[in-house]
Amino acid sequence: MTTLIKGGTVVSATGADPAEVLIDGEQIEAVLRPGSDIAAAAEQGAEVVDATGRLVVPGGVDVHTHMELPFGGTFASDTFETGTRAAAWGGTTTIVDFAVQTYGENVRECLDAWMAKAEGNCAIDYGFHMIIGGVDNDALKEMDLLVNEGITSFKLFMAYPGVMLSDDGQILRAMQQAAGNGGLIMMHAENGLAIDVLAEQAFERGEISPVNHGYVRRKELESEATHRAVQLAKVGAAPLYIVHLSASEALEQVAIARDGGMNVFAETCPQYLHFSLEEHLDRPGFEGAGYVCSTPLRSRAEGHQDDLWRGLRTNDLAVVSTDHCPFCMKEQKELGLNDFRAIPNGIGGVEHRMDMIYQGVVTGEIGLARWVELCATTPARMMGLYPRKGIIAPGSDADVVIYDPDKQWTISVDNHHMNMDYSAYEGVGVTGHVDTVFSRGRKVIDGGRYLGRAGDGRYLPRGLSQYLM
Ligand code: DUC
Ligand code: ZN
Ligand code: ZN
Repeated sequence: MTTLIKGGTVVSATGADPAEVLIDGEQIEAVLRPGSDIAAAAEQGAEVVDATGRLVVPGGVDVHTHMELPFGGTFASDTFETGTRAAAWGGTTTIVDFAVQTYGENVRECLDAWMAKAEGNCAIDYGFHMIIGGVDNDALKEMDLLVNEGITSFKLFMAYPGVMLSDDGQILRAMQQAAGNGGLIMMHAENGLAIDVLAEQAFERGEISPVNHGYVRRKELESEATHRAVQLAKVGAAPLYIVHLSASEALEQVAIARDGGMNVFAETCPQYLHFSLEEHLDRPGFEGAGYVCSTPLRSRAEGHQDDLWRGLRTNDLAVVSTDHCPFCMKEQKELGLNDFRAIPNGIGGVEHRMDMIYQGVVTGEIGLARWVELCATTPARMMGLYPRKGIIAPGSDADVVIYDPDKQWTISVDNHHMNMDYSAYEGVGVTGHVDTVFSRGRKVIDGGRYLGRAGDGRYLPRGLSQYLM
């Protein structure tokens, strides 16, 4: 069964050109010059999809999601089924989710439990990182085995004392292990011990509303942790990937490390580029709870958002992921009605990443090729999935999005597909729209219809980060 996508502009990390894309089964067979004899021949017997006036881009690769994550006495509200379906609606065809091990738990058993949650339920392809919440001898040994099995990245936390936090000694040991086995250390870089002191003091003063989450998770505590993580990575001779970076000062630490020649990488997320502490986290009443995530949204007056866009241009920020971690207002965010510390941390956004970063193309912050690079190509390379994912090229999986660059629409809880009772993006006007999505050659979204199936998504064992080779 072959499909020919013709009439569109194919975008890659290096540019955009008119081209025709021939899909054979699950893979890209060829990228053809329009009007060529080969293109004319390919049309015979193929299903022809007209992409005139559209962009044809690689399916999005979101390397930071949390389906069904246990957090703060509840669970992230998207299952692997609902979350991957929503991802497909938004033009994302691969996710890398986080399996979780906490102190005293067996890494292998935790991973198996996570695999079982996903298996048979995903609409798109998926892989895993492993969160090591309890670095001990067993966990360190297990890291070596996991790298050989395709779990090639490990998240550590400098925040959440008593729950997830690794102390500096544990971090160093995990980094040394990664230096030996080729794995990539991903870091939640916030000084959680200091944050918890400030949070308790704020609560005791009666400062209980959601915005206090942003006040106590100070930018200095993100930059201090980022700096410390970089220094530990230098000592441990390990590569480092900072997750969900939101503060200018943390970005500066990444830039210094990179300018010094270190293998330090960072991602940010659409919420940090488009939202702010003043406009979103500080909304009246309890509305700000919908914007509680960690790291927190930062002040627009201080210019963090502009600095993050600049970081995306300079490559000090190499990846945009979502940190999709959805909670409903009712019965979930509401757990923190009288204490901001009890609001589950997370924003759902797996469906909106391609659109929200495309807004940077519309406003001139980034170019078309950089959009694809940030949302598909680099995440695939960073996490050892390239060229199977992240590019439209012969032999790659036929994960392809046909994108209308001009359509205008408005995001709402009434038109999104994530399992949430609110949208953090409610009322946000968007230019650009995902029209058609192919996942390994199968149409999963077409003209406003979902054609995918739970279970069609396959598990992806990953190679080592291709930025380390
Ligand atoms: N860190 C994450 O990466 N996701 C959800 C919450 C958190 O602190
Ligand atoms: Zn985190
Ligand atoms: Zn996360």
